[in-house]
Amino acid sequence: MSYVDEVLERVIRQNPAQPEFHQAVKEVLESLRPAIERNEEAYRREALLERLTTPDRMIQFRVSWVDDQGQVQVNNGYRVQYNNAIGPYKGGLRLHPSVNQSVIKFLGFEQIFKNSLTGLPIGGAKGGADFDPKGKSDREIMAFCQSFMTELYKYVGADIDVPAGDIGVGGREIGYLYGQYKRIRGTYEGVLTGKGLSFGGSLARTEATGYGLLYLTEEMLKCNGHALAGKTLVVSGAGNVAIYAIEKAWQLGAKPVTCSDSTGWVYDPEGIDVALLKQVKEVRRERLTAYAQARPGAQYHPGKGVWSVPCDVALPCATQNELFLEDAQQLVANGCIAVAEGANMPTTLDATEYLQTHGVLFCPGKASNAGGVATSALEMSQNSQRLRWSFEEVDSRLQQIMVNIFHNVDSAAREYGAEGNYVVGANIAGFLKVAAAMTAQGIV
Ligand code: NDP
Ligand code: 2IT
Repeated sequence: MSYVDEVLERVIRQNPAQPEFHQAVKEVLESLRPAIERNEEAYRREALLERLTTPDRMIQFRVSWVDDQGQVQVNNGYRVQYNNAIGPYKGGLRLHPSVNQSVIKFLGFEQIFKNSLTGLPIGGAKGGADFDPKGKSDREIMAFCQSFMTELYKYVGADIDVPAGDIGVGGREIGYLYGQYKRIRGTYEGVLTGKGLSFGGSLARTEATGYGLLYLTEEMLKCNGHALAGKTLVVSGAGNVAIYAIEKAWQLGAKPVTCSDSTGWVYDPEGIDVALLKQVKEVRRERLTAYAQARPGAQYHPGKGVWSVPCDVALPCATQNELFLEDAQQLVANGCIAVAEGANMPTTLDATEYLQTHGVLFCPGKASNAGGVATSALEMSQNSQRLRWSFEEVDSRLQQIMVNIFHNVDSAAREYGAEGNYVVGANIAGFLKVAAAMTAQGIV
């Protein structure tokens, strides 16, 4: 049996009933085959893939907090510190009822390769809790965040592990988490990124994931003989990534016509009104029905459906496994030329394969959504320097990083005989740097 197959089997056996984690490991290991084969004996001897797929540690803890009725609530909190071969652990925190060990481990594993692709010194981690922020008061959010950090502070630090936002964690939550860390430790350090601009946050971090997604998409289209300007885009999600993807799409001359949340989706033939979307989602924290009510030409549909709208480019920006085989078939039938993932693992493995074999340019999230964590690393640099860079400076670095990522991914794919397969390119390019660092640092 090949080394890759052996390790895949082992991961599935050792981590039963963790389907998202299996899916992420399968995608990565399958596409690493050509790189592993070139060096199989050495990798096998040093158990490199076993070490890479086994987290350094998986921390789970209880989070007790009191709701507005005086009732005590209990959630499960997690932090997976996956790999710190190339830098301190780095990755977001997700607050969503679907969070469990499988979800946290898939995200942490993906983060290793994403962070490596940024070209910056950051290792892979992820965390969160099965807490549902929907409908909670600010006081309840603060109570939860303070309790969460009262446990998490033991494991994090500016040179150890630096969390940030993800689903359900934005500026408000990072503020409460930061306040509690500072109160417990008594140090003012860059322990979190995505901080408010008045206490060490970086300009352009809020916009970074969505903007970066569009910078990379534009480069991918350009290198394949297409222009982004003039294209119709369908976007899923209506959170941090989707909003700023939509904003940058307009700025680059494209027309985004959809967005979605967990209850429904909007098709706006005139193009999504980003100012209204921000008002509804960032300020009023309402459902998309409020967008449709305020915008007479827009159509609101309950349930799923953005992939049925004819488009040139599709950008899944909500969550994992939201673009299935039948969606991929519909996109192809409607003439879609490119899919770039803003979310982490939004496309199922069979849908990805269908898109790739039907000539659709496909960029995996670990490359196309890396702009968020890359800008987090720029926030860490600014905190260490005790300096603050302008919006333009951060944004231009972000743009350069995304263009470089695309070219590194593209060349790795060519070098390993898989021209145009950006899944193979991203996984191999991300892997080689981490593998070299692990080998150089000995068996740890
Ligand atoms: P937000 O919480 O800001 O927004 C998430 C959006 O997706 C919301 O519109 C939400 O709808 C929708 N959504 C979430 N879960 C589901 C679900 N199970 N079914 C349907 N819709 C859902 O999160 P982000 O925008 O930050 O994150 C979106 C994706 O991007 C995630 O996969 C995240 O891991 C990834 N990502 C985020 C980065 C960042 O910097 N924030 C960086 C790189 C990747 P509703 O409000 O109704 O729940
Ligand atoms: O998935 C991701 O890359 C993020 N949620 C951002 C992580 C970060 O540390 O900025």
